[in-house]
Amino acid sequence: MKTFVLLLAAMLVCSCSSVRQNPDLIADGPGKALRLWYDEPAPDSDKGWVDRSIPMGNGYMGVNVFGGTATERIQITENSLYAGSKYLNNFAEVYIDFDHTAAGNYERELNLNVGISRVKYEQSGVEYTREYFTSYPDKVMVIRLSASKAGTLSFTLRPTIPFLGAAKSGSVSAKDDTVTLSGVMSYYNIKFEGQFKVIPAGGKMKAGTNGTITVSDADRALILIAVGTNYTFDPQVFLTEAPTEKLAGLPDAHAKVAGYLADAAAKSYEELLANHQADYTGLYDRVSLDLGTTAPAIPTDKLVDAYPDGASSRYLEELAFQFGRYMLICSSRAGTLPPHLQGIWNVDEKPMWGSRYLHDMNLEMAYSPAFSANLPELFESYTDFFKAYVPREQLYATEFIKQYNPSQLDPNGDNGWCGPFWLTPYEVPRGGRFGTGGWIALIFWDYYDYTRDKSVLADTVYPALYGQANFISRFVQEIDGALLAKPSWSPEQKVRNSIGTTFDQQMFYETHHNTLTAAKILGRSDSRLSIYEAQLPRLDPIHIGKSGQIKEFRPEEYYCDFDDALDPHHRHASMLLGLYPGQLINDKTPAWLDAAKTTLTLRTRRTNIGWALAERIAMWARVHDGDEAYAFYTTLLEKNYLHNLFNDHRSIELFQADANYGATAGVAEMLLQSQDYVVAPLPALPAAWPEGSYRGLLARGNFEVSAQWSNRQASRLEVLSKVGGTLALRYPNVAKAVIKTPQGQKVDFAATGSDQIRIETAKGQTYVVTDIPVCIPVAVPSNLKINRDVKNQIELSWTASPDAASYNLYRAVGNAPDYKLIASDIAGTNFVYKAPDLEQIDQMTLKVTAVRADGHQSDEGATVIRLLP
Ligand code: FUC
Repeated sequence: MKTFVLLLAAMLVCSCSSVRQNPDLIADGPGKALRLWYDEPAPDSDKGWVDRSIPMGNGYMGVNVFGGTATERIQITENSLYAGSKYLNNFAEVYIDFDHTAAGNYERELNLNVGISRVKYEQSGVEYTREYFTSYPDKVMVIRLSASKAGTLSFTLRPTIPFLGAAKSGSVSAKDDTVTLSGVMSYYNIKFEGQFKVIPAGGKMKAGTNGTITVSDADRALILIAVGTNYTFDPQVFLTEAPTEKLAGLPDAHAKVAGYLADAAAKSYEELLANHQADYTGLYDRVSLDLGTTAPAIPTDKLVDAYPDGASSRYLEELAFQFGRYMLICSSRAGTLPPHLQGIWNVDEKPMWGSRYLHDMNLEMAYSPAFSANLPELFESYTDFFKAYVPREQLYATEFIKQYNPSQLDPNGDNGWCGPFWLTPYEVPRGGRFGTGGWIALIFWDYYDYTRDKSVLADTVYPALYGQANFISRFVQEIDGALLAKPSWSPEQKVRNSIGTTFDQQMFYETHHNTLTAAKILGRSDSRLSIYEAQLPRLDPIHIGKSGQIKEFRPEEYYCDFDDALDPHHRHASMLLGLYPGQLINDKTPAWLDAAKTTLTLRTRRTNIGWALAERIAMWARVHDGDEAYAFYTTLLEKNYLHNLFNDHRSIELFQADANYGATAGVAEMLLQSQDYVVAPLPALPAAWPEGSYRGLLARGNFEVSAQWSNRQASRLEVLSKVGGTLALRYPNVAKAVIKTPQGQKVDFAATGSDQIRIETAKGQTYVVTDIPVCIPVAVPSNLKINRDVKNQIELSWTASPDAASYNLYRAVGNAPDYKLIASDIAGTNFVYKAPDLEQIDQMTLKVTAVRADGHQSDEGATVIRLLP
């Protein structure tokens, strides 16, 4: 307890001192205490696990703590423990019997600032305290049990193996100060072991014959927990067919687990805590978000129940944002398996979808906040895993090229790698969902683009991109003048065996594009790269339909019209992946951006799936609609977040971690974007967040960005250039702002109009933007209509913008990404557009914008699709 208080005090001193050093800068660190807390334990049941237990983790293990007083329950997950071919299994149920049946003044918490959970209560006049943390550097869970009165701490530690049976054998034994739990999962011959060491101060300790350790009348005690299996990242695991041979020859878990425990036991509690703190806060503290709230007096379950209208609802929004970062820190650490559908938490014998790695959305969403929310090194967990499974995917790539496009087969078997649909730590089935490889390649590219680490690019990113581009370049077939995927699919739609779906084509396009950019940076050239270059313009990724939508399937005309099996409200919005997380649809492709917005509107709000709500936050943010993005965040928190903030996949208390990660990523997109090499702070701020600040979000180019705003207008922006390079910064009127270093030196910049500047940055330098003149947006005209369409003449009318002195008319023909200006200075709200080519154009988008007397144009316009009559 004392250490805990000291620790918090140390943190406060630390954050105050950094503020003092730079009095002008937006406050460092997480600033305020963000914690989940409750005034009673989680019920000891499945419902208690999913809804109220506190999740912890260090990559090596996921842990759910219940906080009981008569008996504490600590449930442990180890991500390589597979029962059968498809199901992750619960590793251990650990009980600590205290027999405290009359506890009062109870409180338990998870403090996100420090990554520590705590239980505190009084029983028979003694205050009992427990602290829990899961340490990545020391690879153990540490539990410290304290009592306010010497000699009053007594308990029995009782680890157990759940779901023993045909698939799982094992036993628990205790000797001296250590309980060992070990056994075998028969299907893959997985040998597992857990060790639990008890270090009491004072009192007596006794090992029981039934695998328990009892401590009586101690002053305090430590429990250290290490777990493991003989699983190792090794291509052999995926290449070997026979399940029981996959782990053959790999070292046993015993020595490893015993080593973790011995190393940890050689350190003091203070040392273990300091290691954990340095590691955890080194990641967590990089980002803070303040929506102007203070910590509420009500416990977190009540906070969740009161949302969205509770007095502290904004606090829950901050908490949920940081909770996604916390969960990624717990579940994705270098050298350990990446987060699966349930992250690193599972209580079941057979969890839903086997806790697998699904690659048509879920896995990608797990990594969605890694870069923008400034945790890039957490992606190393996946890159290690990828290197182990990719040799298997290379074999599939060759099989698929042989099957679908044999003329392109490389005689030496170098056909790149094919994207998985789903996999487990042991199996990559033959997938045949081709766009998923490009989706993975997109994350690899962002890993470089956000960090600009050239050795990462050369060693990890480029080989992954190049191999995926290699596969794509051989797989695509020339059809109607384009290079298309055949067969092709759009995630989870019931229409199968299509050709050139937007999902596949967009992912292919992004891969080729990024591979070529990477090759240029590294100075690489070869004949295969020349092929990618020639193919790129023929990948034809975007088609605009007659509803003004981005088509999902090529035969589609009006939105979702071509096959009754299509669900117009489908949770997947795969035709928009080029908008988010891709960059194909961006501010330099305004016609596509408008089509993306139309598509998002047509996809409607009618989904109750957590991850789909989370994805829509980011997608709406990318089309700059902060209020709509926020509406999805609100719905997610209100309908899907359980009392422990676990995301409930679809309102049946089925936990899936994807939306927890995705919500964080979505909020980050509302606060900062950086696609197409332009850093844009506050691009989609909702009316619900009029005041606030954030610190430390990451933009592509490795710029750390902080912002402060009031009345939804930035009062201060800061950009720390971590690796130097050109910074393109966009914010309304930024070119008219004061831009200085924190030391007060004026900064040179070049302006493009009033809203964008360019600074040649120096590595390590911070750039501070203040005194940004308010730019009041020009109200958008609406309701653009075609009243008459006769030979080469279109009569248009629209509803006025109150701000307009005049209007501009634009057109985008067919699938064009951009608009061309047709007429400017239009007075009034109707116009007759005459042009000699109108009878030759099957489809175009017309758009009217408002221009104010000061020359400012509305950001958006009213659009209408004109089809040849
Ligand atoms: C994909 C999604 C589902 C679910 C499943 C685990 O199939 O479409 O909604 O998340 O993965």
